[in-house]
Amino acid sequence: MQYIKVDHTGSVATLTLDHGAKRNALSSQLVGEILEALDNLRAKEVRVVVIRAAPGAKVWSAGHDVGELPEGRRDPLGWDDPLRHVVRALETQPYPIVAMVEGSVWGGACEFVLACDIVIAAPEAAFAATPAKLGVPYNVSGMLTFLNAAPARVVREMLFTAQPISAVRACDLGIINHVVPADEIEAFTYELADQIAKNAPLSISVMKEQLRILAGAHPMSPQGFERVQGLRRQVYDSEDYREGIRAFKEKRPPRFEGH
Ligand code: LCV
Repeated sequence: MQYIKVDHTGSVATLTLDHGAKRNALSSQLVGEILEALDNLRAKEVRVVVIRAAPGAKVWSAGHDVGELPEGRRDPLGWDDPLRHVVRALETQPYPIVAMVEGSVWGGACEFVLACDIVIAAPEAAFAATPAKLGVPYNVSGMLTFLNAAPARVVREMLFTAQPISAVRACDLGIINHVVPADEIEAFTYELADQIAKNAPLSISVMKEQLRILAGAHPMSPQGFERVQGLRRQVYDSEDYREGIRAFKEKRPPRFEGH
């Protein structure tokens, strides 16, 4: 494993995102290593997994690897996109996943964190949902992850402004579970993980799956789905989408023209 570290003591395991040079961007390689590690841990009868960045990281994850986004004419967040794979994996592991967040969380990494079962953050942490900053059409299941984690009005503010919200505000709104000072967050997180690990794993894994099924039980007519897909195609086929990607790569502010 080049971009993550896996530690496993007893029934609690830890995945540490460790690609600081790229601010733990969710590249296909980093995501592939997470998926492999989660699969291996299932076989080891782990009862809780903590996902964190390296201690003291200023950036928990910079989100989707922008360099891996298509430059147009193709859905940037389709079923087989690494971000979609890892969100589905987090939601379907048969054990709770606890995100321990120090540092800033960007774009698809926000969804990654919100797809975890429990989120504990240091006060300095912040969460920025950034599709509008890049001109990206977020996808339906991703939007549902946000709507299942935050009040719709807050989701709109996060998505439309693309500005970070603080861990304290996110906790006040019930979007995350706890804000704990950075020098106490490890002890707090593992004490909570141990509490979970002492309980009945079968009961917990079935309740987790029930909650996933219920959270996804939002009827959408075939027409509604086709309309959404058509609207999203207008976005990823737009000049603004290409400009957002180009501006990121050229390290300059984007100039969006609305087409
Ligand atoms: C590839 C990166 C990235 C990165 N990809 O360090 O949600 S959606 O729809 O928008 C979805 C499509 C998505 O998640 O898009 C990505 C959204 N992410 C962002 O907008 C965050 C982009 N990154 C930043 O704003 C900064 O990198 C932060 C604030 C995270 C950290 O700033 P800092 O000054 O500490 P640098 O910007 O210098 O980045 C260090 C290296 O990581 C790369 C970046 O290109 C640079 O590489 P080089 O040293 O080769 O130049 N990097 C950072 N984020 N998302 N690569």
